[in-house]
Amino acid sequence: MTEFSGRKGGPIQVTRPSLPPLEEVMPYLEEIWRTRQLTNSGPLHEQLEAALRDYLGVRHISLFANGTLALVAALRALKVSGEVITTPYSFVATANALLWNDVTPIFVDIDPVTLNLDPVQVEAAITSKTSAILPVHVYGHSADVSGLKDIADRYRLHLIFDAAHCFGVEDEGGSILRHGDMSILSFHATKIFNTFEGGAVVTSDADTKQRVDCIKNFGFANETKLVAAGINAKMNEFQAAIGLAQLPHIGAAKDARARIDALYRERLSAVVGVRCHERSKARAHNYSYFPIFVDSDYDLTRDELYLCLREHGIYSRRYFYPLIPEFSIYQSLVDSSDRGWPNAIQASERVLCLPLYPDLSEQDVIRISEIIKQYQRG
Ligand code: T4K
Repeated sequence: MTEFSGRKGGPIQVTRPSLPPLEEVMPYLEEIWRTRQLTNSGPLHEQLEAALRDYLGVRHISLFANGTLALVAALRALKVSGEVITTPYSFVATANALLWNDVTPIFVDIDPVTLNLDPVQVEAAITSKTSAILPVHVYGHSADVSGLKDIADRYRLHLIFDAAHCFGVEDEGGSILRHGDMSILSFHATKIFNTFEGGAVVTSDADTKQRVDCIKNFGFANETKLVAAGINAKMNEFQAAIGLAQLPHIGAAKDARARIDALYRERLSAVVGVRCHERSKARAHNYSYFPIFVDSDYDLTRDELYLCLREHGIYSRRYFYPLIPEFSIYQSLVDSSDRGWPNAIQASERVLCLPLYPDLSEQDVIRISEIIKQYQRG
């Protein structure tokens, strides 16, 4: 059996950030101390943009202070307005970015298997006010890209993918980030590639990259020309240093995640009432989350299992509960009698994300699986 390096006692969190060896970060920090270039597209920022372009196989990338600001700026760059169709089943940042752009989110249901936006529901929700579609590739699994693109093309809508979970995910044609007008990444501490906080906008279009770069730098086109009421959303040199030091270790981290993912699947396959979320078809996965469905033929409800694991010091997470439209500030924006997203409601009541990070030990995966097995019915 493969050995993963173990945790040193204490609770098991849903994730544990990967950090590069400190000695590999130090040369970058020495460079920052020497040059005193701390931010504003410094040399490390430029180096990381180039390195990520190569690593991800994308045409243009714009680095950001975090993924939420990347999303806000991307939507602003496309001048979305009116209504944007999106998923209720995501982290709240997805829809918050729409509110920051004075756009009304229109939530439609997801596919019960992939947990991604259902194109049929998307098309049915289009009105004269719709300007864009904002799908999420949930847990790093591809949304129905061709179905969504077909709708976006037919109705001349923008298509922006929230790909916060998708670092390094590839389909048959290459990076999953190449689809749509833009894709957005998060490099938050909890993501597979982190810069502590951080994010990016990916696009295939040079003019779009220029507009996004301008918006994240207050709206300046150059020293004297302001072309938009922009924002300050720049990634700083320290964040870029962490990213540069992190990048050479991503392959090993992904391999370790893949082994943990496979071990969970093996250990949980025969547990009655528990299903592992199916991987989408992909040339390369990133194994960023490990969601399970706790079905009605299991002896505990999802919430009871969540609490039971906590009692054992295992901190799984209910991503995504509550659904975005169920947060009180969103309830006034949607017709509360509607709740027209039964698949999303079911997922939000049944899905539990188990701990998954590169140095989670094999023993811990087995222990977590055994606890889950203990409560199967019969
Ligand atoms: N779109 C989508 C689809 C997203 O999922 C997200 C973010 C975004 C957009 C926005 O991207 P960013 O603006 O965040 O770049 C987390 C993250 O804060 C958030 O980035 C993420 N999605 C969301 C799904 O999960 P929490 O509330 O679960 O984080 P927290 O602090 O409870 O962390 C989870 C566990 O990770 C902790 O129990 C322990 C561990 N941890 C966490 C941090 C921050 C560490 O060990 N060290 C750390 O520094 O939201």
